[in-house]
Amino acid sequence: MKREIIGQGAIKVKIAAAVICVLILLLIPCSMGMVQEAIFEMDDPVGDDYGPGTYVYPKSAEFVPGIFDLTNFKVSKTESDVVFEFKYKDLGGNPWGSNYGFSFQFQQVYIDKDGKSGSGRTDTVGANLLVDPANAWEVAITVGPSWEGSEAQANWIIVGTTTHEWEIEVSADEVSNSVIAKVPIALIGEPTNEWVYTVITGSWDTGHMRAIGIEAEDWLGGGADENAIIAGVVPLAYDILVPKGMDQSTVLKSYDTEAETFAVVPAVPPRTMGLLVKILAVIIPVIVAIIVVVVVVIVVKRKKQRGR
Ligand SMILES: [Ca+2]
Ligand SMILES: [Ca+2]
Repeated sequence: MKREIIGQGAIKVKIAAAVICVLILLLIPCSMGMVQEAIFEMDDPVGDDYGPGTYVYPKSAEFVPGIFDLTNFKVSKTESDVVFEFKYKDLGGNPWGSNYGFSFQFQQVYIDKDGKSGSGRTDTVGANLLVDPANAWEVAITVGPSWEGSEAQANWIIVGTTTHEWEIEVSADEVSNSVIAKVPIALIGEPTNEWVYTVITGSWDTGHMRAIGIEAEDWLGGGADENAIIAGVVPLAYDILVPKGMDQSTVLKSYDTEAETFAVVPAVPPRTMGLLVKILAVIIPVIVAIIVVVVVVIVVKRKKQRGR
């Protein structure tokens, strides 16, 4: 009899331990969400730092391979900021002494907040590109290095027609090859899964996107279409994000040399994706927890039966 009571006590302890484990399993994703508060993330292919398929880097030795090859774009948030992270194959160091820790990349993000086609702006900051009118933007973020001894900078937050300077906290992480921009929520609003992003990256050149010619020179990119140069519609982007199933080269060749209109860049992601990921993030831990409880109950019952 005494042994049976001790046995029941041990089973109760095991059930309590199982319940605690299940609670921990449920709490881990929740606590991770509180720390990271990820909003959106997308990988970009490695090796597509050729703009419309033909671009090459300037010839000067500092322009090492991979510095214009975007590999990942991430949006997250803290209590006070929206954090944008641009990861490259190689950040390339900081040979020209920018206070922000990087010298080469010029990042531009155009955010469609309201999801209304035709509502907002479609122009870009000197990239010779247009944002798709279906994802016309309400907010733009531009992030560049600003070299030592140069006053040119373009770390701007553009809200509608108002440009805010000196409000972005810009830094670089040499370990992860990333440029990081923290933008106050007070200026651009609380990010939601409804936001979509048109992401354009290129080569910084004292306050603007570096020019691309037919042949590369020390300080000039190469590989541009001669007709596009004559028409003034050469896209000044080495790498952009495109939705899955679309081709970057096709997108960046969509300019019209006769009509003299720029190529049109679509936004990412499809509007339903963020919501789906969020739903799965809740459902999967619950299913795992149920399976664990069922297994524990079965094991305990079998042990009880064997005990008899
Ligand atoms: Ca890339
Ligand atoms: Ca790309």
